[in-house]
Amino acid sequence: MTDCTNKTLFRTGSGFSILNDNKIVRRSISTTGEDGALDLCLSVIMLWQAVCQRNEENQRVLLALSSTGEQLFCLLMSRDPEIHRQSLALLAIYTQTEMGRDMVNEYLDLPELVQALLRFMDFPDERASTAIGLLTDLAQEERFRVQLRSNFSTVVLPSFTRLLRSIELVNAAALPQSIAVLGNLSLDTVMRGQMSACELCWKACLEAVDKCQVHTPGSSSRDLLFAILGLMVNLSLEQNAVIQEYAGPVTHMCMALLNSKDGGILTRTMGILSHVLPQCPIAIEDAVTGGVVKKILQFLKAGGQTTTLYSIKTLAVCTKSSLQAREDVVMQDKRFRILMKLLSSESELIVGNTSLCLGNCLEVPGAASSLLKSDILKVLLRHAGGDAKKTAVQKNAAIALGKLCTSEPRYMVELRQLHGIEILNSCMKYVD
Ligand SMILES: *[C@@H]1O[C@H](CO)[C@@H](O)[C@H](O)[C@H]1NC(C)=O
Ligand SMILES: *[C@@H]1O[C@H](CO)[C@@H](O)[C@H](O)[C@H]1NC(C)=O
Ligand SMILES: *[C@@H]1O[C@H](CO)[C@@H](O)[C@H](O)[C@H]1NC(C)=O
Ligand SMILES: *[C@@H]1O[C@H](CO)[C@@H](O)[C@H](O)[C@H]1NC(C)=O
Ligand SMILES: CC(=O)N[C@H]1CO[C@H](CO)[C@@H](O)[C@@H]1O
Repeated sequence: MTDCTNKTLFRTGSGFSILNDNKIVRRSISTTGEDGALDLCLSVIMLWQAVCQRNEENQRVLLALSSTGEQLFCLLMSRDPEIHRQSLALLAIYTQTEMGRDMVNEYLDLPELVQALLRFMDFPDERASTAIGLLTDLAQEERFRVQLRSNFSTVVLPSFTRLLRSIELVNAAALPQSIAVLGNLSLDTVMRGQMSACELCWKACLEAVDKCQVHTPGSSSRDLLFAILGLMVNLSLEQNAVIQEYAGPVTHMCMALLNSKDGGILTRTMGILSHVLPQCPIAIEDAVTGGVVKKILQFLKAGGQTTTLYSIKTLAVCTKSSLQAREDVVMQDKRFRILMKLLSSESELIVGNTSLCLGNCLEVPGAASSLLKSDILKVLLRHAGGDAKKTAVQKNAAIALGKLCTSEPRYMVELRQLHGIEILNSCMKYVD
């Protein structure tokens, strides 16, 4: 069965059904060789591999047989490691190509398949990473994700949360990748909504992060931590009551992680904070009391683009609702040097959020006067006056200007000289 002609002959000569109609063959598969015919069972799987390798027509005929799906699950659930390996290898023939993945989506019960593959996480050897590799391939397909939706919260999600809750018992090497699969599934908004609204899922993430920090420091627990945080960044994009309920413990977790020296961990931690804090005022107070402003200012000085985005958004949220946060900024960012620099960022999101922060902080008595020698007014006026494509930037710059002039009358004079009133008037339409 190494050449194409012979594979075709196998199919056209009814090879699949001849095998399938044979009682002894069928029994060896359904008992997964425990009827004393282990060799036969293995031989059949390997024959399937041989005829399906690089032959999509044969792949289709095999999966389309009504008995194959059940037989495959039977084999995956068997007790024999070699049967596991060969069955996974057979599946891998399918998941390697788009056409093969389409067939899996069409003919197999996907929730059951995910469950069966995740079960391999309980084994300490390479079966775990092989199985997760298959899931990774499958999860790339949108069609797979869409089809998984209906049974996701009842069948699939519990299998993943079980993994998260017992990270010390399952295959550590394959764990980060299994969480990445969950991350892939969370690209589907329906499943992301279900994950995000699942209390057990949040609880499991918190527990797992806790264990990563306490147990076995090292690269494998770092990778796992990184994967879980990535998942949490995306789950916290949703807004729901469960997130509000868990905002306290999640914020607490983040505050501890902000002491990390790992840039990737810090970025994702800030991402979670930037999503969770807007949903929970009490958590904001906790974060501010815990010194979040000082950390943010450090990141704003040295961080990359993504960290800066998350950080400035978090700062905007904190300074909006917390007096203490505003005072912390005024005290620690002398003459707003850090924030002023961000006002010339290329990113409108950063400029918009920075204007928000500035506007909030200018409410602190004396803060506006500290900027008298700077060109803050010109910079804000330029943003308000329409360099920006996004109206949020203009609006926030206008608000910051308003606060500037209200708290320090000397700016009014400058504003008039620069025809600022006219500019402000023209962008007032953006301010509700
Ligand atoms: C194809 O099958 C024939 C027997 O039908 C065999 O003699 C031949 O070696 C096979 N070809 C390959 C490349 O295996
Ligand atoms: C998936 O859900 C459907 C109904 O939506 C149900 O009939 C089926 O049994 C479920 N599958 C599993 C594996 O629970
Ligand atoms: C989070 O979701 C975005 C798209 O919404 C995706 O690009 C990103 O890779 C996801 N990150 C993780 C870690 O899942
Ligand atoms: C602040 O940043 C977030 C993303 O980081 C963005 O969604 C939001 O629109 C920004 N706000 C303003 C006013 O630019
Ligand atoms: C969003 C997400 O987690 N995507 C991941 C999907 O799987 C691939 C392959 O493992 C990863 O590289 C992506 O990061």
